[in-house]
This record gives sequence, C-alpha cells and structure tokens, in this order.
Amino acid sequence: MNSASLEYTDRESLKAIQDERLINTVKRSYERVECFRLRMQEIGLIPDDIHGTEDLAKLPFSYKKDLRDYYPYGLFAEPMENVARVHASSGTTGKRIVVGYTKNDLEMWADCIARMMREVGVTEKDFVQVSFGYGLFTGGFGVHAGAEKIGATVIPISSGNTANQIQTMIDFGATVLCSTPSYAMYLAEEIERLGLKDQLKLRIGIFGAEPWSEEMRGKIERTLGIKAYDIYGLSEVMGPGVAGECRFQNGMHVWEDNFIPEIIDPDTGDVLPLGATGELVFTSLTKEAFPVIRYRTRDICSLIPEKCPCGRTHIRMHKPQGRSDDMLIIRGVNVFPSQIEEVLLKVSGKEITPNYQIILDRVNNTDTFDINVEMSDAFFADDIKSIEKTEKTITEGLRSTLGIGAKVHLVNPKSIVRSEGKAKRVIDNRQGKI
Ligand code: DLL
Repeated sequence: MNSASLEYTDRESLKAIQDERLINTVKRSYERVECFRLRMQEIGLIPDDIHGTEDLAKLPFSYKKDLRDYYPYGLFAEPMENVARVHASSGTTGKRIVVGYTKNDLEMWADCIARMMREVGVTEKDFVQVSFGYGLFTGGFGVHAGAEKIGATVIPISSGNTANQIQTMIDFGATVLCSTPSYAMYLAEEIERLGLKDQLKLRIGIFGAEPWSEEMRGKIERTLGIKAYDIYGLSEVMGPGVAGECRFQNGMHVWEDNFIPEIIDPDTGDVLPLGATGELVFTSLTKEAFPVIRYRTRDICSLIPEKCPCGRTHIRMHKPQGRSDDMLIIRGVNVFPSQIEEVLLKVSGKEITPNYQIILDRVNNTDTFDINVEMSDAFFADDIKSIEKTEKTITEGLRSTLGIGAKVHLVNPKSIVRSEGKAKRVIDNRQGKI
C-alpha cells in the first residue's frame, strides 16, 4: 500500500496496520533498548502481552528525562552505522537531548511533510523559502526534505538576517514561507513597514514550533496576503510533521499510520475520553533508530473526534496551548502565555502588535504580573492620548479570561526584542524570592 492511500484508509484497516506495527515496535524496543526493557520488566510485562492498540495503555510511559539519562545514543534501537543523521534539541531547561534517524526514518519524515504540503496546495511549481533554522534543530532540514520530495524548488535560507530574507523572498520569487509564526509576524511587519507587499509572490505559509493563536493567524494572513497553516511536531517524536493542518485549517491531522496519539491526565496518567483536554502522548509505529513508546510530550491539547471534511481518516489534534512546563502559576491561577496572546489580539485592533512580553516577579509574598505590549507605529504616531484607555481595555479582557489582574503597559514600537526562531515571551524573576 502506498503512503498516500493510507491517509484515507478506513479506520478498521488503519487499526490493523497500527496493530501490526505496534507489536513490532514493542518487540524491537524490548530486544534493543535497555531502558524500555527494564521498565517493562518492572511491571511484569513482556512483548507477547501486547496484541494491538487496545493494549497500548498497559505499556509504560517514557519521558524527556530518559533522553537525558541515556545521553547521547543510549535509547537508539539501531547500531550507529545504520543511523544516517542525528538532531538535538536544547529545550528551554536542562541538558540537551539527541535523536537519530535511519535512511527509512528520514524517508518517512519527508513523506509526512510532503503529505501536508501537497494538501495545502504546494506543488513542484512552488518556491519554498525555508526560514526555520537549519542545524541540530529539526525545523529546517525536516521541512526541506518534504518540500524536495514533492519537487518544489527549495530556498534553504534558514532563520535570521531579516533584510536579506525579504530581499531573497522578492528576488527568488518565494511562493511558500516556512518559519515559526512569531518570525513570520516579524517578517510581515517589516514587509508592511517597507511597503514591499506588492513585490511578493507568497501565497502559502506553513508555521509551527510554538503555540500561536487564531488571532495571530488572521493577522499574518492579512498582512502577507497568504493562507497560513499550522504544523506540529517535536524532536523526540521526529520533528515537524508529526501532525499538520489540511486546507480546512481546523485542527492538525496526526499521521496515525506512523504515530498513535493519546490524551492522558498528566497527574494520574489515566487515558482520557476522546475530546477531553490533557497531556498528549505519542507512540511511534515505524521509526527504526529511535522508537518512542508512550512518550509524554507535556503538550496540553485535545483530539478532535469528528470526521474531517477533507476525507482523511487520520484524527486531528487541536493546537497545543503550550507545554505544561510553560504553564505559569500566577497567584495560584494557571495561565498559558498563548491565552494572553489571544486576549491581546481579540480585545484590541490596530492599536497594538502581537509583540508582548510577560514579566513576573515576587514582592512581599505576592506575584507581580506585568505585560509589556508594543503599540503599532500608527497608534504611536496619531493617538498618544488613548494609551490609557487601551491599557484598560486589555486589562479588563485579561481579567475576564484569566480571572486575575495584570498590569498592562503599552510600550514603544519595536522596543521588544524580535525572535528569529521560537519567541521568548516570559521573563520570570520569581525564582528564590518570597
Ligand atoms: O519545534 C519541531 C518543529 C519544527 C515543529 C518546525 C513544527 C515546525 P522541538 O524544538 O523539539 O521541535 O519543540 C517541540 O514545540 O512539544 C510543542 O510544545 C511546541 N510546538 C511545536 N509545534 C507546535 C505547534 C520542534 N504547531 C515543542 N503549536 C512541542 C504549538 C508547537 N506548539
């Protein structure tokens, strides 16, 4: 069966494929990966106990910590001579982790990206500007291979050097842009400021690697005159393309012939009913070099049980709001930075830009919660008197959504540092203070 037809396979046949692949993955991992074997032995489980996806929940979880404990290659299931490439992720905290791919793994990865690109209308006639970072980060090389696979012309510019990015986009006739949404927004702002939109041929954007709101999507689409699609993934499971949106822009299809998603309660580890919000967990079905079994992503989201109008049978996931590690606890209330972005863009119009920074501190035993939001150039120039009014509107919007008050400060245009990769939205100075 070729991989394109697998996207539309009926659920029953898909389950049969998953069963066979799961049994094989468990067996291989048990034989070849010490960490997994020990964990199975601890709970008295052997590979023969796993007959199909209905037995998935019997299997032990795996964690980011395992990658650190077995750094660099201790979790690989293939000898290094079969490992064609490694990538690594520094993460926001702690020691970096290393992941590996065989030639077949790289092929499967390119295939996942190509599926999404084809679906959203990328063809061999397109010029795909890859503005994700190339290097140990999975973004650049991952998306690159998918675009090459469908025969598009790839512009492997990597991230950074914004003036050069824009010039290249114009001169080389880029029609597709791939980057983080925050970098796309930065590029869009610069293009608008320089009045260069008319010289662009862009029509499609593929953005991911960090949470972004529907409001942000709208803003990027309008500013660049494109359709923007969400792509999800994580290094531990593969990289970009574990899931991606179709043309309906309503949730990302998880490529279930390669990955099984589960949503669990992060505290108890119990599997939650379909549609509930919880922690996303992945099991890989075809990866050779670095199989993952019930890997705890820390990403909080839900799966979408309804069928997609595009006809694909593979389940969709909602945009993750953020990682549970990114969740802030402010005066006892749980807050995701992405919720703040949503409010900012919803309650205000052209007064502000989606550039913001959250600053947390602790004074006299109480958390302080400040948000700096950049004004737009136009608002800054025309309407300096309305600043207080806008600050008040945003503060009220945040209070009604989050349930706590923040001090909102409108700051000068371009005063918050731009990111060329994932944006740094939070400065938390509370560590060690009472
Ligand atoms: O960010 C892989 C990637 C590259 C995905 C390019 C998409 C595009 P890591 O650096 O390991 O890998 O970070 C993975 O980023 O667990 C999520 O928390 C977050 N993330 C990735 N894509 C999305 C998305 C890459 N579309 C972590 N929406 C994941 C929200 C995302 N969060």
